[in-house]
Amino acid sequence: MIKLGKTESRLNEEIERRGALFAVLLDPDTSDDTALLKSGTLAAENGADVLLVGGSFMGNFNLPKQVLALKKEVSLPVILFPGGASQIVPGFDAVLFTTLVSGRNPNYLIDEQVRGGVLVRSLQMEAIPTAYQLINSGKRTAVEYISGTQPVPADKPKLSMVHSMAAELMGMRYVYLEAGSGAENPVAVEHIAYTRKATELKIICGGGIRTPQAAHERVKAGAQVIVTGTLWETVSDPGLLKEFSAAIHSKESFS
Ligand code: 1GP
Repeated sequence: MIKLGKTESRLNEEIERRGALFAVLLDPDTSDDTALLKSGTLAAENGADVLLVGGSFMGNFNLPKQVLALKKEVSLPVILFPGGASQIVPGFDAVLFTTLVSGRNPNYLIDEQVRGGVLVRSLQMEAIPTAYQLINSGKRTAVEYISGTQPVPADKPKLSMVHSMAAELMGMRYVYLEAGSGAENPVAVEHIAYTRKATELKIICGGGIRTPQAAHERVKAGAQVIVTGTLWETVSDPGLLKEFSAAIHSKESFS
């Protein structure tokens, strides 16, 4: 099993201390040269704990330069969340090394990992072994289309649970329960609760989370990292960022 790196240890310590973490996903596909820096800094100043960077295509050759600029301004971990091996570029604190375990497409079960693993090793990048599960969220999502996989049905939380159990046995340490970027509905809380009960995996949950209340409910169910992305493409409200942060960090009921 690969050793726990600096960034993963830091995440684990913060989860231990705070209960759950607020992650903001920055999409380099929709960002101009300074947008990544601006939105990352705004999130860091208003309660985010982690910055993730990832998008469907990432056709952005300036990304390593932009990440370097962002890392000079913020002290939060900046983690790459790639959609495929070609998106692995230098400059990040770590990469979520994901395997799309809910699907049955060998490209996303092993092929991208073989290609990406070579890059991760040659960049000496920290990898966080992460099971990625796509959960049905209403309408068809880009990740479903691009990956050519079927999501886990929304009303079958035991199915995502058994995939989490298998992932844990295979040595993965995090699981990302994903409704898909801009999903109609977030992941149903039962999926989170079942994985929480059956495994020790750290649970990341994202996709379609648009309100602090929805974030809080998923923390209550057992999620330890809440990811929001699409929302911040149209809203840049420090007040709302702070509300999300409070909802995610609040151990008590939230209103
Ligand atoms: C997508 O889970 C992330 O991979 C975030 O989803 O963009 O819907 O917040 P949203």
